[in-house]
Amino acid sequence: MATLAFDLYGTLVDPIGVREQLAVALDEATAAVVAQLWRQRQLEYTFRLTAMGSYHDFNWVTRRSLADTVTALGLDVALPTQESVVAAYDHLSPLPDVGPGLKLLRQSGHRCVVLSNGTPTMIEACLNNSGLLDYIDSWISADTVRAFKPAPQVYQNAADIIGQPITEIRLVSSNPFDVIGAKAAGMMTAWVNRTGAFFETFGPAPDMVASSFGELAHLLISVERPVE
Ligand code: 2OP
Repeated sequence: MATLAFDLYGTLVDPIGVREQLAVALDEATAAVVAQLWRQRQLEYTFRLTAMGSYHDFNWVTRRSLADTVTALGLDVALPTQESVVAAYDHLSPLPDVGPGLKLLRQSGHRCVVLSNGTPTMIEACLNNSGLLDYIDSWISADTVRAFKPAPQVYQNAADIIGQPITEIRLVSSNPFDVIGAKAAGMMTAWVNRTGAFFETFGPAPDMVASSFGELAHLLISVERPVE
């Protein structure tokens, strides 16, 4: 019955994996720090743009947040290197537990879609290159509503496109801001917490918590009837 809507970056694929491309221009330790700070600034820019009622697509935000991160740190990363690092976003590796977990969910009849801030082009490239496209029925980009998660219209638009009441869709994410936003919009939620992180206290708790996609699959199969 419930359709599963999966977050992409940080849930299905690892955005911190770009540190390998960054290590072309920086030492390993600096590359790892820049990858983390870049991800934080990228998300901060999405929150700020949406709060301002402004919009640039996620490709623009990803490239601009990288440029600002290296400038803010006083690092010299040539533009062609920055371009190759941003291009790595289309080739992020799937987290190791994702393929087996999605395979189990598909075999049990669950409908699996992706709901991401990424542009349609970014989402398609990432799913194709990561080999996850085989497990995904369709994907929905926040670009459709020109606003980013956790804006409620992102989740409502997904329900409208999926064609089910929002209360019958379960958002699956490793990002607490996304889980809290989806819950506030009316979705059911599952938080995949692989690192033992704490869940922020300002929003409703997730409906389900799993430490891996394997555990998530077993929990969902035990509580969800597959799509009729
Ligand atoms: C997403 O994939 C950015 O992780 C967030 O929508």
